[in-house]
Amino acid sequence: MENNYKSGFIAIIGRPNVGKSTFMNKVIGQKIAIMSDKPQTTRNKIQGVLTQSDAQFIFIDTPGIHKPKHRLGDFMVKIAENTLNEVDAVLFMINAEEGYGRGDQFIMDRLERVKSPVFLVVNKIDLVHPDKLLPLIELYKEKYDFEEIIPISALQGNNVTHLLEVLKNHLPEGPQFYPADQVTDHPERFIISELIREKVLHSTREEVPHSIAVVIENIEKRESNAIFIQAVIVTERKSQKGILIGKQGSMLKNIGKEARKDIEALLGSKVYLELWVKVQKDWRNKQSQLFEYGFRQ
Ligand code: GDP
Ligand code: MG
Ligand code: K
Repeated sequence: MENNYKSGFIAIIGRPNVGKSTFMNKVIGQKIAIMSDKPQTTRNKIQGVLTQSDAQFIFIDTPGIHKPKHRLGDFMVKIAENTLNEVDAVLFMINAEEGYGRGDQFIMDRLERVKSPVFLVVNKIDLVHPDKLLPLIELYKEKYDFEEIIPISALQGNNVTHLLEVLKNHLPEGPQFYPADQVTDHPERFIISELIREKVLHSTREEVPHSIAVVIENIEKRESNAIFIQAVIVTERKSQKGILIGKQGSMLKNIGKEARKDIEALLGSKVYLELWVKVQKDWRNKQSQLFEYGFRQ
């Protein structure tokens, strides 16, 4: 604790698509949380670590807190709620373009029980006129006693440095938990599966919903320093298997090609990626399989 070094854990919450992953990636400067224009693509928490000369921020990109629709949803909300009371600060992110909705109400109800300081981050200010921004901020101010309210554009980077300064002021004195060059403490396995999942969602558009999982079966470093990865895409329906494989395997081949590029950038070595598709009916409602597919806390 020399020189009043500060450190702390910061949870990022908010409805799907408000820009949580974009913010994380902006701050950390490396693609570790997946980004997508479809909701709920982050199912597990990813930590990003930002180390400065006088502070270390450990960000937790929580699974979105939203009304559970099935048992996987319950499980996610519970993880998120537990997390919120263990962190030093909570960033509640909203989309400046959208009004106050039921999803926000659901989150705010949960925030009532949270003891950690909560900051309202109004994201995507690049998309709105200031005339629209101020009434929205006033509305939120009336509903909850936020520690501070900070408008940003995660995509363009506007005001992101200011947000970090404000956060730093609220962080407790503490040690540097992670080495300065470490940006994430998640096993590469999880990040790789998220990168593959992102490519699946991008390539298949609306045809394949979020009910897919990617399981990394094997990662092996070979003598040539190349890395061999075998992964399975798990879908709920047979029809989706067909879409995922595509004509003569063209879809799967493309997903593999795109994912491989990102994984090579992540690992800094040549990667051979072997993908296949498996149908597993109703996997989301089978509690035991949550663990099998890596949702263990
Ligand atoms: P998450 O679900 O909260 O993690 O949201 P994402 O980070 O995946 O972002 C959802 C979408 O919003 C993506 O298409 C982003 O490019 C976009 N987005 C995020 N932040 C901003 C922003 O500040 N401005 C604009 N215009 N778009 C943004
Ligand atoms: Mg996300
Ligand atoms: K998303």
